[in-house]
Amino acid sequence: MDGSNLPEIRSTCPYCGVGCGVLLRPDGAGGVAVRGDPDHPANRGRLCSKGSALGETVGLDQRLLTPRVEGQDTDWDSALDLVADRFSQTIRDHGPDSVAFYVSGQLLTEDYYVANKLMKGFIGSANIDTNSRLCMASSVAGHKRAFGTDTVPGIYEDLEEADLVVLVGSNLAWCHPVLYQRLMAARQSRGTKIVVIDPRRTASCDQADMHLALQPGSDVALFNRLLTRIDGDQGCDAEFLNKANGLSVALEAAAADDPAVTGLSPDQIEAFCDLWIGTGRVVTIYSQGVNQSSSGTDKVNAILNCHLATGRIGRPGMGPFSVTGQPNAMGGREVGGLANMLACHLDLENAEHRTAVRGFWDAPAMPDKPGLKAVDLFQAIEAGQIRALWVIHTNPAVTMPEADRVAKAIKNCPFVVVTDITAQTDTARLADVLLPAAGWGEKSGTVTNSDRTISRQRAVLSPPGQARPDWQILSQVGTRMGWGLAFDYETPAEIFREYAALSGVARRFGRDFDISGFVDLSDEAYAALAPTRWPVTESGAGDRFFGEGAFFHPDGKARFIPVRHRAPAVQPDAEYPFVLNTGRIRDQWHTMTRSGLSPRLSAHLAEPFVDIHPRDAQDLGLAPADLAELKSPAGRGIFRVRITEDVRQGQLFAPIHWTGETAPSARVDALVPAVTDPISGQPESKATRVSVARLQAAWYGFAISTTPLEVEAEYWAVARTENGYRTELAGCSDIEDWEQAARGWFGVPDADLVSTSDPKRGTVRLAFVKDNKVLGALFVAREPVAIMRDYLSSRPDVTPAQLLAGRASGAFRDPGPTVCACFGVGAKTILRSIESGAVTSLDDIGQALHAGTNCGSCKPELADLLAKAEPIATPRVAEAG
Ligand SMILES: Nc1nc2c(c(=O)[nH]1)N[C@H]1C(S)=C(S)[C@@H](COP(=O)(O)OP(=O)(O)OC[C@H]3O[C@@H](n4cnc5c(=O)[nH]c(N)nc54)[C@H](O)[C@@H]3O)O[C@H]1N2
Ligand SMILES: Nc1nc2c(c(=O)[nH]1)N[C@H]1C(S)=C(S)[C@@H](COP(=O)(O)OP(=O)(O)OC[C@H]3O[C@@H](n4cnc5c(=O)[nH]c(N)nc54)[C@H](O)[C@@H]3O)O[C@H]1N2
Ligand code: SF4
Ligand SMILES: [Mo]
Repeated sequence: MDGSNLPEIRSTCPYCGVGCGVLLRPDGAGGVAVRGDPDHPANRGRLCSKGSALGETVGLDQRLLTPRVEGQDTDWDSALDLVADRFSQTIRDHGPDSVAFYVSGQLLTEDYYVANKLMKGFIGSANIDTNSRLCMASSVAGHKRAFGTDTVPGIYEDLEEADLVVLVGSNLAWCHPVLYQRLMAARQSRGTKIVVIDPRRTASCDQADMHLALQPGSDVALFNRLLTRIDGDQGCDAEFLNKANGLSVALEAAAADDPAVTGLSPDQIEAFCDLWIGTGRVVTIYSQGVNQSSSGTDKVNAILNCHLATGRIGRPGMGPFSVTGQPNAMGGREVGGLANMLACHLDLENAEHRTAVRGFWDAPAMPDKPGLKAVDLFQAIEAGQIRALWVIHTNPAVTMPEADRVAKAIKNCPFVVVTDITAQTDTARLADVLLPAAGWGEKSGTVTNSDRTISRQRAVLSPPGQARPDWQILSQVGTRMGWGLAFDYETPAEIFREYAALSGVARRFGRDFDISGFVDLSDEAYAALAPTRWPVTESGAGDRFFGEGAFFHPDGKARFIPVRHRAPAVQPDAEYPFVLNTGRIRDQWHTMTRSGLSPRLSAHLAEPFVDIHPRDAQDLGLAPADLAELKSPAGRGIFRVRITEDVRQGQLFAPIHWTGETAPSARVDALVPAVTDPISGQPESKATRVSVARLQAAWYGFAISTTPLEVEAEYWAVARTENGYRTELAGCSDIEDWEQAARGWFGVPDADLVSTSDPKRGTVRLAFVKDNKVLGALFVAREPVAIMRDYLSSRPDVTPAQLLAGRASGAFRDPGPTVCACFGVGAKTILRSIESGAVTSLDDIGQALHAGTNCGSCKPELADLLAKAEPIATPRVAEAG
């Protein structure tokens, strides 16, 4: 069938919480073309690099296609019977709290609803927690303390209507790229001021008027100073203060903090306060630099206090704005995904709420106390209290703190079920039962983005193999456990209607989350549902919250929360003198099971790295491209060294994305301790004490191959290329017979060998050839291998001799590492253009090289290259003196 004739179908991007609309055109052969939906209110046609590359991630490579029990393929009935039997048996023998679900903010609302109904209403335990505990829990707790419910007051338009946008612990340019583009467009037209508050310099600082590189974990002290200044400058909104309680106690606490702990100069702090107080329309966006902290909830309230004091909330261009990470992080909160919540923002600890939900579900059981939060949950598994675990749509063996310990706990748990789309993940490898899920593009449901807009994800491909949608798998287990009537769902629309009806019940308790306007939504209307912001009642759809007060505490008022600075729970010491910060890179999504399939996305940063300040590097004897070994009390890791002033002395930054599948010795969460915020239970993922030392590698290697290597070495990291794989390697002991080792790694016992080596310099270069085709090549040296990696990775057609030269011949010019993923434009190409004087602006680069003209995600990096490089033709101005 000619795919171009198939109609485009509207859906939503499965990555970040911006929730961009996409138009999908299946090609009739399992592929799909993707473009931004011009009519979706979140993105109006825009997409970032990850959204644009979605088409490269829907293939069958790596997919789990059949249920598996103890590594053997089986049929659905056997697998589902086994899951239901083992869960039922465990509950009979050890009670409902001996089982647990660990789920995900990437589940669709319908999946999430069924999982919660099954655990909380029917199994009768609240031991269901989600990876949102690692992500949004502090924001949820902070909102509830201040507002009485978990409400995000603002909407995306506020970013465009603000005169000042403050990014606190948010690298918006890389993590919410389309929102960042909207902000950049607004800045062009109205001159929006931007302040970034982040210990490290990020791509989001590129266009910032002010970057406050505060000490890790000192945000509370900074916002307490701001609150004190607001009060001192008569900046409080007297009328709005009638709508909130507790200012004087909060002020007292604020005044007791010393802003010097931020490490910022008094001038910097006062300039920030002046700007904030002097600008009416302020939006404060915050993300994981705030939430993932042992004082995360207090950080959230320190920010909310300032917005409440000034009445800058729920009005155009004003408000605190917690941006959500995962596509349905918000939906999961609404549906009661966390262990201490019920659906529709009802509270598990409230007896009336419990009775109402139980009655609505006609449920046989209902826990009366919160379940275990993620970190405690895995510790209970370790302690043998939880004996059956079901992990759905998340990869905790990689992303939980103390990941090695978590992996071991999962391995030792008597019964583990994992539902995933990927056959081999660090967590899937530990499962007794693996259930194949239908992935994005293959299943239908709804998600809620950061500004409360509910959008449809729609199936455009049929699920491959035996894969089934998550809601269906959960319902089938519920049915087999004996609750057929409650789980006899035929379609996601049916689940959605039930959920909407439950929100009508919640409304009776005066809850904010109300989508009861959807109770009678027909299947057709659900199929056609346009993006809609909640609340959705008979009288229409929603806008901002709290502009007129009307908070959700019993007295209708907001609460100021007195908060005091607390340094990160674990401080560096003589043995572990550095603070390791962790986070995301532009083109990868979490554990890379999907984004890592795209060669384009893998070309941006192809290897795990650690950023270190030049002076620290010098002290440690680290050179660029060395490998560094990091150790913490919890574990160790090896990372490629990047020397940069983006991080401050004593601080390091490493990305979270690499796994046992892609770089086994570079899993950052193996190092991170299981320290949590006492209120939210969210782990402190951004301040781990570590030691650093140069890895004493005996050899370094770089390989390209058509199939993945099976390597044994201290360090390896693999990435996709257009033609196969590229692998970085290093080992600490000498290898005698390189040919033998390499034949094993490449799996080519009888391919022809072409090789050159220089024993004196310790270099070995070999290529394996079969039927005139290069199957793979390996470059080994005693120092980090210096060759044209991007050239080699992109050139399958060269002869072995050319290949082994490791250098481009003739007219080919090395593009360097990819900056623009959409058009595959490399840093060296761009630098050459700048140096030749041919381009002097972002627009020029766009015209000459196309870079930055599609999704725009690379614009901050292009600007950085422009700022750093100079046209060589221009004589450099001599430095003064
Ligand atoms: N490309 C990409 N985008 C994503 C994701 C992805 O995997 N890849 N994941 C999505 C998800 S689930 C999430 S939760 C979001 C996360 O989005 P962000 O929170 O923006 O991303 P992070 O890189 O985790 O961390 C943000 C910043 O917090 C800073 N930080 C560390 N400690 C402190 C501190 O004490 N105070 C302050 N003020 N800042 C600090 C870090 O230096 C970092 O730059 O991204 C979403 N978007
Ligand atoms: N040190 C440190 N650790 C962190 C963070 C940090 O900043 N620093 N960030 C934390 C945050 S904010 C988050 S959100 C987490 C994210 O961490 P995880 O949720 O553990 O990571 P993902 O890679 O998103 O895992 C999703 C899994 O779901 C699978 N999958 C994809 N589609 C489907 C589907 O339709 N159905 C099912 N059943 N499975 C599917 C994927 O193959 C993958 O295995 O990491 C947390 N960990
Ligand atoms: S900003 Fe990018 S990753 Fe996030 S939803 Fe939009 S296209 Fe997807
Ligand atoms: Mo997240």
